[in-house]
Amino acid sequence: MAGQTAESKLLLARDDVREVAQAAGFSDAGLVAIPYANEERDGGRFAAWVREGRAGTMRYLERTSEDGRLTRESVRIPFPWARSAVVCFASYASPDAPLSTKTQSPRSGWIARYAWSSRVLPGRKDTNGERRPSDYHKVLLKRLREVEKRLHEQFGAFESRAYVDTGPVVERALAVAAGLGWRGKNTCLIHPRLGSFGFLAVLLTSLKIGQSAVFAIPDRCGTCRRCIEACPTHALDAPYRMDARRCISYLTIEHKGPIDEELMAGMGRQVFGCDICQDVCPWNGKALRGGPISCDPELEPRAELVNPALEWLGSLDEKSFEQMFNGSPVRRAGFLGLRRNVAIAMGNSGIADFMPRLEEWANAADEGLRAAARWALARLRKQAPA
Ligand code: B12
Ligand code: SF4
Ligand code: SF4
Repeated sequence: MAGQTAESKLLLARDDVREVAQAAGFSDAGLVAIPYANEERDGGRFAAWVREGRAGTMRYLERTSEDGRLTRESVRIPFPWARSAVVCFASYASPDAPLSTKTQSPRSGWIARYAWSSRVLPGRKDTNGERRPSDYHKVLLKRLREVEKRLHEQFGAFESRAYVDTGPVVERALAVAAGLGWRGKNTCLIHPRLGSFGFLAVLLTSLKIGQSAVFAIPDRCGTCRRCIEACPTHALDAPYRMDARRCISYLTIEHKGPIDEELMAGMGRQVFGCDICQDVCPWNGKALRGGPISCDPELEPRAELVNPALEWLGSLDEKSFEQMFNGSPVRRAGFLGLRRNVAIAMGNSGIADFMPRLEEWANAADEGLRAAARWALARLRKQAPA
């Protein structure tokens, strides 16, 4: 960014932003002027999605501003000063990791790959190599703040806000507008080179953009429908549209209490999150085969969370759950939430050995766990030879 004229100093440019983001540890970054061309269309789609009840119990998506509009309908509702958004992408793909869709032992569950993350504590690699869980929210917010700091050094004072996941913005809509990729029929942002196993991080700024070119990447799903066909709970009820109430990711992470029995069989062995509609996507296969993708050192998989044994997960008590998942995204499900999910996966395993554990949980005080264990027991009993 050196050598800018006084006039251009107030203007952000895409290549500069990408350079700064990559230096901070992101895989790629894009830039979009606010308001962007499709903002009204996207805002309308978001509002319709919420109105149709597709957000389930995720009340934070329903927040409104004083004039009654949904906060997330437009970036300018919560941030009237925003003139641009820097959208960063951090790949969490690990080239050697298995897919959730490949046949495994029926004794194993599945934790979504974004939650396998860990890192070796600084300075300890050569001593005892202590590996601790890491959470992308924390890891990436630190990197995003570094981007923010670098831009402030270059441009002086301006308004800015950095968010990873938790801000009142629809990050994928901004990422599409910033030219990072296209929205797949599974609703994920697909980067043309890196696939969809990537996190988004958004830096809103009051800086104007120094170029007007549009960087839109065309939809490359074509006639493919693999994700829609593979979704076991039919949460993708039309291309690009999801009913979160049926999504296993929502059910296992966000939803508290009992799960609708109608959905339990479809949940299969997923005990935290779901990767199915991304594991079947040819763009992820291509990204992993064609690389170069290497593991982010701060988001490396913890071997014990890849195809974890259901027996082990079921044996965790509250204390060992805390020890295992403190600092990990898995903690969001809560101890009883994860147990509930494990009970359902046990019910779907066809393995009668899990019955004593399920009998123990069938009288649990927690309604969600109790209902899941009873359903699982009934399912295993039905399958047991007479
Ligand atoms: C709520 C939420 C969820 C919910 C709802 C997901 C959903 N599809 O909306 C649940 C809990 C199910 C979920 C699951 C997952 N999530 Co999530 N989630 C979010 C969160 C917090 C908000 C998303 C949101 O606003 N959804 C509401 C809907 C309406 O938004 P949308 O899909 O972007 O909306 C557009 C489409 O619906 C489209 N649309 C509507 N109608 C139509 C019609 C046509 C014809 C077309 C073309 C488009 C279209 O227009 C809308 C407006 O742009 C974001 C972070 C953020 N602040 O944005 C992370 C985020 C989207 N999640 C993320 C991740 C990683 C996941 C999981 C992979 C985790 C996992 N493995 O279990 C799964 C993926 C499931 C999936 N297939 O999407 C990443 C996505 C990264 C990526 N590459 O896309 C995000 C961005 C978090 C982050 N910072 O990295 N998530
Ligand atoms: S994450 Fe799983 S349940 Fe949700 S839409 Fe994708 S395949 Fe369906
Ligand atoms: S599986 Fe096919 S339809 Fe679905 S997101 Fe990937 S390319 Fe698009």
